[in-house]
Amino acid sequence: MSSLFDLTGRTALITGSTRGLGFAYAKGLAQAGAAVILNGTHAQRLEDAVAELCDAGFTASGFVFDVADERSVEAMFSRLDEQGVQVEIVINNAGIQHRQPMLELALADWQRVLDVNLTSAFIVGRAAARRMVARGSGGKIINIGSLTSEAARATVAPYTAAKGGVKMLTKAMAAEWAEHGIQCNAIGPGYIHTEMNSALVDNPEFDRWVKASNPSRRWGKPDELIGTAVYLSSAASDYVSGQIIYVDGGWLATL
Ligand code: GCO
Repeated sequence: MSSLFDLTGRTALITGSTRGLGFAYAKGLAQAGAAVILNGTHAQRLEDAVAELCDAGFTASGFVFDVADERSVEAMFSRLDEQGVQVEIVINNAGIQHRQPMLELALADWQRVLDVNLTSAFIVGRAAARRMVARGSGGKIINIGSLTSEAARATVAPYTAAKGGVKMLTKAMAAEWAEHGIQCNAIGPGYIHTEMNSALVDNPEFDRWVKASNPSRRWGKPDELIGTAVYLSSAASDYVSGQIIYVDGGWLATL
């Protein structure tokens, strides 16, 4: 049974993985045996994250590139091609948040959130899938959604629109790439205690709302996303495609 979840010999790219959920995904896939490629835009944070995994005995490397910039993504994949590195698993985790009422929201801020949180998944997923199809050996693409893939919270409109798009992009990828042996799925994290959410955790009113709104009555922990990430990255999910799995403490299942 454990071999179903074994990622030994696989190479995985996790975008936005120097901290938070992205680092948890990278650590989890490394623990399952994968060689992990981390990504970020901050060189020192990336170096520190790669060093932490290497010091723990895992196989890790890192690339600074802008996931929303097509040329930056293609340059990174070309470097991997030259090194003979074949990315078999992609977790499109990179994302930013911008909390502001739409009436005050600048178009540039809207566009940047859509670019980083949605278009990047298309750019990175397409680059990876082109190579997976050419190799004929299939692969795994995992996009990261959100509770806002299903329901909206006021003041995070671009994030909500992007995460709703991530859910449907995942289905579109499944529709086109399943025949090539590429399974495309998504993870929908609930409210997880991460740096991106630190302002929310530290806000007593928001903290009370999160705990009152999910039957687990608590924030999630980044490591609680690892099992689902390993499942969707492994042979255990070879006949699963186009799905989004919510890791939300039961939030979306309850009134
Ligand atoms: C917010 C939070 C959320 C969470 C998560 C919920 O401002 O509401 O950032 O977006 O991060 O996406 O599933």
